[in-house]
Amino acid sequence: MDTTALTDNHLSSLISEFKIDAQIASVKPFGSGHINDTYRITNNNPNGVDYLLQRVNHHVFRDVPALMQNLVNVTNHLKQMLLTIQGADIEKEVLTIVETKNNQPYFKDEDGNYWRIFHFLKNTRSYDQVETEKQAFEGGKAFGRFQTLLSGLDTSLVKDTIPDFHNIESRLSKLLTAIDKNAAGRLNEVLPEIEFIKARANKMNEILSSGRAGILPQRIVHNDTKFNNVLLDNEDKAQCVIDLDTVMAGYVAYDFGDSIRTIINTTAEDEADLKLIGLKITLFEAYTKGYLQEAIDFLTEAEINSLFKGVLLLPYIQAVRFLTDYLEGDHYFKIHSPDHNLQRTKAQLALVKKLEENQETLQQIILNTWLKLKKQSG
Ligand code: ADP
Ligand code: GN1
Ligand code: MG
Repeated sequence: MDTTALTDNHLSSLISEFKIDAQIASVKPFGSGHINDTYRITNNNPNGVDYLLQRVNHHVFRDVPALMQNLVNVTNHLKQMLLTIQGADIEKEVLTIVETKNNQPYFKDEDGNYWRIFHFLKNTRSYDQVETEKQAFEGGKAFGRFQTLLSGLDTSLVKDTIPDFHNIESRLSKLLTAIDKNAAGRLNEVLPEIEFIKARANKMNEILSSGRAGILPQRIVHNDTKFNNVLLDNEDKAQCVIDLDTVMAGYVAYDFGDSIRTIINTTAEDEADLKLIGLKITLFEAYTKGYLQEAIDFLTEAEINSLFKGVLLLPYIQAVRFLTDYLEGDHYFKIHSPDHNLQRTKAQLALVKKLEENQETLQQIILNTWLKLKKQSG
């Protein structure tokens, strides 16, 4: 995607397409996502609404109108569900989409770019890395509640925005194609990583095969639960799950595994010094507690047993995706240096290794937390 700076004029004319109620003070790049381009629109009136403008990456999301219809359906459903919960605040706890003056949830400009605007949720923040047990616990609660609230949504209202997103067979097959093509001429640099990935390919297929066998139910899940996709309030209480572009059918273990990938790691997902990569087990425990507390009523025993498989799968699949992008010449993820995707791959594989070494402890924590909650609920 073209990430050249947009002129103030261009931004103002885009914003004027939407039903905005603000005297705009500034429009500034915001956040650290790898896919969309995000700007904060600040209102001159400090008591008025601020907004969040995004250019949706249409190279990644091929059918933006369908994606935006998903977002409308999902946010409407979440708001309706929250209205039945005492004390819930639908303005703060669910994204609010701002329509265009033509009553559409997005605007397509003359260059073919798609734009959307949400209410900016003030006095919140997202963490690229989790610092405290409280944050981890609250994040677990937020994603557990999110899945619970969506468990009643009519699945026909949510289309696949990226087919086979967490399908490991399809991800590995794309990696093999990238290896064969060697388009960026980088194959020789990554032979140890390929070997590591190939050695684990069969084991990583377990969620998919249990799903196909009907052992694990498909549900509407978030599919991109890295920790900076939940906003916490000033007191670090969970407020709102964001980045809903990949909400679609999947397995709960995908969401659990992707959150844990970012929470449990002692470093960032792209840490260059692999020696620093370790596990924060207390944060894992706190997230598990928060998540299961909210989700226990709808999860099956097979799903509980699948959670640790997700913990191994998600950093692994992430490494497969980063490596594929590196071999293809960095077309997908935003990068900040030429070897960024390689560094990310190595860091994720180092994390997989650490998780494997601590498998028993982590599985035991999931089981104990579940048993304790089950006992409490009688
Ligand atoms: P990407 O797909 O690029 O990750 P996100 O939708 O996650 O885009 O947005 C990027 C960042 O912007 C988030 O990590 C978060 O910090 C911030 N953000 C997104 N939506 C909101 C919102 N409604 N209010 C406040 N901050 C937001
Ligand atoms: C992307 O959009 P963002 O930064 O929240 C990616 C996720 C990856 C993540 C890795 C649509 O998430 O799948 O797990 O980067 N989103 C998409 O950091 O591919
Ligand atoms: Mg994001």
